[in-house]
Amino acid sequence: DLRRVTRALLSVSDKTGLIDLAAALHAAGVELVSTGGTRKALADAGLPVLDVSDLTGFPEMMDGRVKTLHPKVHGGLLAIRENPEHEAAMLAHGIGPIDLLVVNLYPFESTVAAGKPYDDCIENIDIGGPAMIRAAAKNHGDVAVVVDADDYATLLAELAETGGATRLATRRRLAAKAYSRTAAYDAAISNWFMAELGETTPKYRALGGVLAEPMRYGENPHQAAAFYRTPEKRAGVATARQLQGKQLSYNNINDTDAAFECVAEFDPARTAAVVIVKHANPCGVAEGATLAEAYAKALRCDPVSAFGGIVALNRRLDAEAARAIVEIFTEVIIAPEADDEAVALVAAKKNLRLLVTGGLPDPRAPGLTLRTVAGGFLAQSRDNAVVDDMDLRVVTKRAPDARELADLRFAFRVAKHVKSNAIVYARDGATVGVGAGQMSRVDSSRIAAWKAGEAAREAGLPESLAKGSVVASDAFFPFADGLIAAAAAGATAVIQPGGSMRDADVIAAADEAGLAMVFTGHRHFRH
Ligand code: 93A
Repeated sequence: DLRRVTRALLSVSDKTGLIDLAAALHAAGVELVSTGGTRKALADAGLPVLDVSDLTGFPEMMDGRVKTLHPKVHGGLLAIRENPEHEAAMLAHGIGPIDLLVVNLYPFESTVAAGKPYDDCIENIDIGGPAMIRAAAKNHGDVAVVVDADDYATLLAELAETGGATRLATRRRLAAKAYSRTAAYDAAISNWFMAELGETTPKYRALGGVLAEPMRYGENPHQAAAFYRTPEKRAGVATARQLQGKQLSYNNINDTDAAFECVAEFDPARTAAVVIVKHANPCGVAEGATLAEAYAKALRCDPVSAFGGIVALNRRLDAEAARAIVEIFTEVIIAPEADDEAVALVAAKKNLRLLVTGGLPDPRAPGLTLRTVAGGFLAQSRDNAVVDDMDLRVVTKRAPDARELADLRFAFRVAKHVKSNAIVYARDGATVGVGAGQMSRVDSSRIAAWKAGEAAREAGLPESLAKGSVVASDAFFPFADGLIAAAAAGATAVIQPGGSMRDADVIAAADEAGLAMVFTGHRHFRH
């Protein structure tokens, strides 16, 4: 299964490690062939190298769009070495074998990431590179293909060990990696293109991302993990700048995303807002005149859970807020920006990560969410429904007053970001009890009410924080029981999608309890 390497074609945009590799290949007696820029780099380093044009008899043309797309190249990559017909064809057409292909592609992903204009992105779609990679990978029985500079050292070690040949097992591994690369490359192009067109349907979307960083472990220490970035232009954890602290873990990234997406629901021009997340659920959300005030209100909701949590802010982190946040153990702070003084305050906590995103994502923006199932995955457009855009319909005898209405909107905004079944009690622009992720809605109601009582106890208050609150439900109450539990806990108003077969019973129970209730017509399941 050994294949001697006599000729290599090198064509790389990223020239990292190129000269060392080529010098070692040359020293091993391998003939080098290259495209324009790569050839020049090698020649400048004093290495003998043929130009692809010498092989093809054609010049590079059309701004380099056509340089390696030629039977002399593709025949050399695709010919099966011990196949008489293929050998005859090579002989007849003067095609020499290419035993090693080293290619990395036009930097499409980084061109997009740098926000370059449309035409630049198009020009950075590599055609010849992927064609050669796919050809060489198909013919891995005879040809080795290297698409990643990380593999140069292993390749050279193998050539040294075998006296100038590659092993089948290695060629297979390299081929598999090569197809991963071209698949990810085309997915990046397709995703960028769809986004340019404002295409929001998940149908026909090529899914894929670019490996951003391998992680130490996944959700648990025995799980391997990696973080991939998509070309979606969205302020958030994937595009944030980390100012300090150790590497984010898998769970950190997941929780930070949940926190920042939730806080982005609050327009910073209208109010300061803070979200504290634990285990992907908000355990405290609040608005305030300042971030510090909002943080204090958010923390009061569930100070026990907030320990070791993620804190997201919708405005520039200031010193006053930073001082309050660093008082308890916090894993991550994420904000659009941060004052120098706030950065200095956070720096005192070595392990605390501070991320700045440069802005807030638009909660109404289209996008894609994915989840895996055994043997497949589900794709859907993101939940970009916003309560401010919904037609709120009063269904009870009593209509909510202005204060209740403001809190109802607040609570429904938060409920969108709580795992179902979600029940959120809120009062004066702050959550006071959150019931998340229960299998029955009435259990979530009970838990949220119980937590509102606990929060009052923690704060040394005589009365449950649910007294005089409002309550939001992410989906309709199927029975009156959950609603009755909310009224018993002290809620005075309810917001929910409506649409249950028993809506009439639920409305009657609300009227009976003197509650004001509005229907949104929109459900916010989040599982
Ligand atoms: O424009 S291309 O799609 N047309 C080609 O025929 C072709 N052949 C190689 N791009 C092509 N390449 C790419 O050129 C390689 O994938 C590599 O990224 C780059 C190397 O060009 P240079 O050696 O001139 O720097």
